[in-house]
Amino acid sequence: MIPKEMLEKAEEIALELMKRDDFVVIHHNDADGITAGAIAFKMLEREKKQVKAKWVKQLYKETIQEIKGLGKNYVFVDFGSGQLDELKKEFNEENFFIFDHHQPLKTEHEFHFNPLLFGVDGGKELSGSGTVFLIALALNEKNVDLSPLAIIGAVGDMQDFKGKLIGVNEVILNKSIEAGLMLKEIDLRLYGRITRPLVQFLMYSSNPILPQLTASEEKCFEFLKEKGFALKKGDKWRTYSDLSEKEKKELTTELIIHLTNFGEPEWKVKELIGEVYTLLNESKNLPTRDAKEFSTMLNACGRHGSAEIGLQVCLGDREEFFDKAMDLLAIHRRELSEGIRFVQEKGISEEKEFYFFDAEEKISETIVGIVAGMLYGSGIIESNKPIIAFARNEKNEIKVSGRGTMDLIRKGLNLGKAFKEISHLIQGEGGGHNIAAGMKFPQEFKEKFMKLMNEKIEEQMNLEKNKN
Ligand SMILES: [Mn+2]
Repeated sequence: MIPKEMLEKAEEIALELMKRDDFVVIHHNDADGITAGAIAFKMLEREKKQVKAKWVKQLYKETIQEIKGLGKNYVFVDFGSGQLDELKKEFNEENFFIFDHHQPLKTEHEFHFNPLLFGVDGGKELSGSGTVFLIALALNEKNVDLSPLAIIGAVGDMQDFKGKLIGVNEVILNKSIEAGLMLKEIDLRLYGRITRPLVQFLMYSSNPILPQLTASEEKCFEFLKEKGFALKKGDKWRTYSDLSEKEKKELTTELIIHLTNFGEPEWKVKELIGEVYTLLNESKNLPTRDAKEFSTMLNACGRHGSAEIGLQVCLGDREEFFDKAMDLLAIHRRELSEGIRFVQEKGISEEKEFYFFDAEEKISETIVGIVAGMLYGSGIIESNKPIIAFARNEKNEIKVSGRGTMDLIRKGLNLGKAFKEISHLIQGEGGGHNIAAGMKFPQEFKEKFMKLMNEKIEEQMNLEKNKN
């Protein structure tokens, strides 16, 4: 259900957009930001408006200076709600729009469109790209063909974490299915069903973690061999989508048995199965065929400072820019496997309340968090404590990524909150989600960080213990 007031506001904003020209779309560099940017760009271009797109990593004071003067009307997508005060200072009130799903400031602004202003949960029920899509649809019903981008964005922001899309996301998905653009199936939810060879398909599973299989190429290889799956057809590695229906069922069953044998609780086993989304107009064996793989490709572009390449792919390029995006995806995958190997060789250290490792210069700061999350399945660490990874950024500050498990969240862990609170004490900046978060701080505070982190996690877990 979409609240009526929300649809009315979308109509109102669409009318306002129609009156104007010379637009600049400013978007974030992750999958949701890129798809949001693409939808905004396309909908304006279709109305014969002059439009440019620009991505920024974050909407800071510095970046606002870069943006000013690029055009006449500014459209901020997938961010802006939290920077509304700053934007009001820097831009003419009449000349900027915000289409975002992050926590808004209390400040009023006429051209501010955010699900949270209408009682729709921007964390679970609508992504940034979905928010822009509602405007696009109000502008012209033909824009329904942009709906797959809204689904890719939602999946990129992990709004399908319960195994399906809900709320306004689901409404958009249904529109997309009705229009014959997407297919929804209940299937194994591991990443890479279209393009990953079977061994890598299991090995890179981090949601759920497959005990002993995640992060171990060797074990995945043995597992599949033992269960009788042919890994190759001719000299080509088979992917999950290459399997027959019967084999798919068998593999699913084997994985369920595997998880159960390791004593995994039922809710975790259930995470294995859920909705997967196929883009029907895309070629069968390309990452753009699957919403999750498409979003990873966009994230790979963003993480390598090339969100504009991802934007072109979203706008339909399947040649020059698409090839570049494929290269970046391959680099991303290589970095991931090298990162895991590096940590496996180097080993993990342990504090009272958390595990940690130093990525040195070996793992780029953009993927160190993903590597950290995958270690849970590797057998290197147990799931009784969160894991913290250290890296250094280009300013030689310490960059920290933290990952936890759903179990730990239930026990009270909130990494985003911990990082935010600690950052104030060590001249840092940080925050994020309860299960995955990041922060950065000056080198000299490393020891202090270790101490504070131990205290903070202990405090969070105790608080929950005492409640029960
Ligand atoms: Mn977003």
